[in-house]
Amino acid sequence: MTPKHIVYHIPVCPFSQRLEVLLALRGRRDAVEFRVVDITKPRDPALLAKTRGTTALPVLETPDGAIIKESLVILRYLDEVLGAPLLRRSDPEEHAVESMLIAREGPFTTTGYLFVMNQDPARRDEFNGKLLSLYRDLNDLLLHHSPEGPYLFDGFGMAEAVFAPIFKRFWFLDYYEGFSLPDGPDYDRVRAWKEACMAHEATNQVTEEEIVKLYYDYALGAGNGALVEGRKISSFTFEPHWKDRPWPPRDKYAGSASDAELGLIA
Ligand SMILES: N[C@@H](CCC(=O)N[C@@H](CS)C(=O)NCC(=O)O)C(=O)O
Repeated sequence: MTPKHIVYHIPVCPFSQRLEVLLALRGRRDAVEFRVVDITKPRDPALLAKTRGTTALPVLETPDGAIIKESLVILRYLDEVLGAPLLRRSDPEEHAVESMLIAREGPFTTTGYLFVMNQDPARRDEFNGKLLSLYRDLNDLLLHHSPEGPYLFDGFGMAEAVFAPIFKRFWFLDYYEGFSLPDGPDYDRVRAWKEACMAHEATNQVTEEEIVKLYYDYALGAGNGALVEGRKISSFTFEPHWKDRPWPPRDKYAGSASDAELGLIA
């Protein structure tokens, strides 16, 4: 059998979902073998040796054994490896425009994660305001380059594959922070884009229920499989399955529900 590209990943990770979206769009899910890493357990030394000590996932291993890190780099690499029709825009100027939109992904993602992980109720307005300002920047760029929409260009492309998984993770802000985009022209264009990204069938790898349940510990300030004080099991655990657990309490500032209340005890 020909050796495949291997992606080491955490199944519900948004950065890894970008790659799944690309493969779904191409109908090439078989082009990559996904190997699941459980972040609630110590990392396999063999994988740590391959990544030369870094733990962030996804990581791609080529059939030649080369290691590629960073989801945006892997996304672009796989797009080229899979060949035409490329997801990225082939016209240089259009590619520059989509790259400008993609360049806004980092601060946007970081702000949403800091917001959900914030434990100080006095800082909620600050995070909410910062996230809204980043939404307004996206709105402005989209209005300028694609006033009619809903996508940046004529269809779901690379910028959409980058942002859709993050928009879906931000279900955790709707649930735990009551976040919503205000009405009005400052947000209408980005709202239409966000809705189109999230509704696309190639982005259906995760559901709101899954995100809300798995990311409960993030909402209590414990990311990446870390344990919340007083708890023994991470909300990121694979067993019991999230479908068999109740929805967690919305009030993240009231302290943690117990492992039993969260349905985490098998
Ligand atoms: N900038 C990186 C971020 C990757 C990242 O933060 N992945 C998280 C999972 S969603 C992770 O691997 N966390 C575990 C760790 O960093 O040890 C990318 O885009 O690939």
